[in-house]
Amino acid sequence: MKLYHSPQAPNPDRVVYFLRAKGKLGAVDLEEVSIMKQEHKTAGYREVSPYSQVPALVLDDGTNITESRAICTYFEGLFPEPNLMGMDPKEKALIEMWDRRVELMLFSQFAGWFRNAHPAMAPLEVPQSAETAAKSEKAAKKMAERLNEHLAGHEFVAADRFSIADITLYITCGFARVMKWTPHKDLPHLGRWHDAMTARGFAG
Ligand SMILES: N[C@@H](CCC(=O)N[C@@H](CS)C(=O)NCC(=O)O)C(=O)O
Repeated sequence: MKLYHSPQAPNPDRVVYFLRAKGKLGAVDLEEVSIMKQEHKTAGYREVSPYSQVPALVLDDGTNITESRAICTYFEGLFPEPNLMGMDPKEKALIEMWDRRVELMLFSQFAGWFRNAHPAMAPLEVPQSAETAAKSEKAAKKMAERLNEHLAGHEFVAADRFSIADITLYITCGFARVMKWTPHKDLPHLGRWHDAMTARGFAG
């Protein structure tokens, strides 16, 4: 199977970090797609990913999976250890709840800010909107504060153990640097959690 990814792009990084946390990065062929060179928009890559996005996973039977969380779900089934998405119904629900909160309320809001405000995104986000950027920035910062409060009483994002929700939050903190925003440096509990995640080594 082959994983199409772009180093330093957050959605592909989510999958790469997930695989590394399982010790299985070597189990897939990796192929780089440069977003800045717009390689994801070529006709050849569109056959792999019809919406021209990375990551994309192509299985040996030709099946394409093109959503980062769905790719993680596939790898969770294929490589069950260590479990990163929940062992029982309660854990599965709690991990999914927090992972979706991080993805929808922090990551996606931050992406809206970045895509609408950063000059490098002008060719991809047409037209950029200062109003959308401002709204998204406000929403992302509010969610970072909420997560900081949550982490004041919890070692991990979800279910009191390391999970995909920690990986999703970690890649979002890295992504935030493109707007010179470092929530894990500004907010103390997020900072303590971030240091502990860095020490785990899944980011490479
Ligand atoms: N929902 C998709 C989103 C993938 C996505 O937006 N990937 C970005 C890179 S982080 C991309 O391909 N951007 C290219 C573009 O916007 O033209 C997933 O989670 O896999």
